[in-house]
Amino acid sequence: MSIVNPGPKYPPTKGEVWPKPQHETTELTYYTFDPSNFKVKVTNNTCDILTSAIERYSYIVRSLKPQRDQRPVSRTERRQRALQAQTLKLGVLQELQVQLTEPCEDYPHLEMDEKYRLSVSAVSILSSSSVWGILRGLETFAQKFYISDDMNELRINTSVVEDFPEYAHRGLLLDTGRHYISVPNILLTLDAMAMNKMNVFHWHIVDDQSFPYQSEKFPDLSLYGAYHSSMVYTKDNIAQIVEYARLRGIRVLPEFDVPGHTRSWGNAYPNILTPCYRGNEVVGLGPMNPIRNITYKMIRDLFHEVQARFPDKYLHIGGDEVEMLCWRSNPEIREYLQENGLKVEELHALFMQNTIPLLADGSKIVVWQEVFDEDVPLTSDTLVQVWKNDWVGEMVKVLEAGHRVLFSSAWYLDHLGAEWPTLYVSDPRDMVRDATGNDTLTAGVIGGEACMWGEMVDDRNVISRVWPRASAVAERLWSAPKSSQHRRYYFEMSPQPEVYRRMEEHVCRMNRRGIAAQPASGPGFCLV
Ligand code: CP6
Repeated sequence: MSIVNPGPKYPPTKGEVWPKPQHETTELTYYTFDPSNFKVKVTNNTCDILTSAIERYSYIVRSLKPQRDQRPVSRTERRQRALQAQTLKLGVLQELQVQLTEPCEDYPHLEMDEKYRLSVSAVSILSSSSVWGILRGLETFAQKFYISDDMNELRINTSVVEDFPEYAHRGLLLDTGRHYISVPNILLTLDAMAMNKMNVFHWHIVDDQSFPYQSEKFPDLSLYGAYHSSMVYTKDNIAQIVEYARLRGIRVLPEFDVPGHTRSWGNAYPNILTPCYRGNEVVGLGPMNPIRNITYKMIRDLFHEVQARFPDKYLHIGGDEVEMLCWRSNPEIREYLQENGLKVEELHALFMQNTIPLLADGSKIVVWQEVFDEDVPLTSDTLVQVWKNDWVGEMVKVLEAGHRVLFSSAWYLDHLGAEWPTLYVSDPRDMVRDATGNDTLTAGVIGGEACMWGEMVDDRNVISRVWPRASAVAERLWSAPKSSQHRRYYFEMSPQPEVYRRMEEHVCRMNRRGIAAQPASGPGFCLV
């Protein structure tokens, strides 16, 4: 894997947008910005999402401050400034008109429209038929401001942006079961996601090691399953996170992984788990017990509560990495298999088949690829998340079976070898197209997720471990592949130099907005 340093450092701000818009024309003319003489005017429709977004972005733009370097100007810098002096000042930015042409929607969803048009001139216009498009356009608008090379003024170039996402589902998985992540850090993560136009927070909330979800129906789950009484997500915490995300056009997709990865449920309810045997001796508890009614009763009641707390139509029910060896070691289950003439793998299918009908009416599910692999009958609106090896073959199989795919295999943030250029060059639709020569199958790849598994991250390092590497995934999922064509560099795919340049600016931008993103690709500096 190679980090290609693009060479000389570029000025710290240029007002280039990340993720790159689908269409953008930028002139060499600019306006200066004076917060005390600038208005935002909302025409047509408005709502709480729009009002609070305008407040947020007004604050962001007003916080940009030129920071003059006190040293004398060097010769190279003088040359650079002379170049920039060729750009022509047209005046002062007066107004942004926000035109939302249809009524607001209340909660973001998979099919939401995120298209917008932004034209920047003395009176700038941002228009969209959807409040989600307005949110994305405000982010673009805020990113286009830059500080002049002489560090004296804030500028924005004359430009027209017409933009929409390439993929509908652009997610980040955060695992709060292996280490507890505090609510403020989750909110910060949502801010960073909005900066990167990501729209799904996949909350892998509980796992084998801890159960921080505080349930009303089953308070013992977190009482005995959380790491500590302070390390829980209360009903109010969850409502705050869901609302914070909603205002940023981000869906919260909760995952309650069953039947594997459920050891922490057993602290309070050991009877729903399977005792694993070595010989005649019980050596611990394994996956959920698939042949006991209490297991399903518990799942049903808990899932109904979860679905009432999370407004998203989708619930992720996991289904990955089930320890079949434990099931097979258990005498009670062995007997059941024998009586019913089943193989142990079929028990996983049976478990999923029993579980799916327990969900609230009208709910849809996301599952890890194993559930598809084990031939569980799934409705066509079920999304299958591909996370393992042979991911191209797997995607093709899932697509040919008529399901839509979420891709994650190449986007693990817990793999420290995975630097952002590597994440950046993996395009799941390209892979499917290359493998099959089929251009219609690719439509079923509706997006993907960068995954931050939590074994080695806690509050102290989660932000810098996720950012800016998740930004690479965010641009891959938003921008058309052609807008950021890769080149071959010593046998490896690598992003173009302009991508490195924009990435470096974007990291500084995240830093300025309070996101402790780590340096993208080597020496340099940010003015924060
Ligand atoms: N935790 C859970 C994990 C993983 C999965 N589920 C995982 C395992 C191996 C790799 C990446 C992720 N840590 N609950 C699988 C989806 Cl390489």
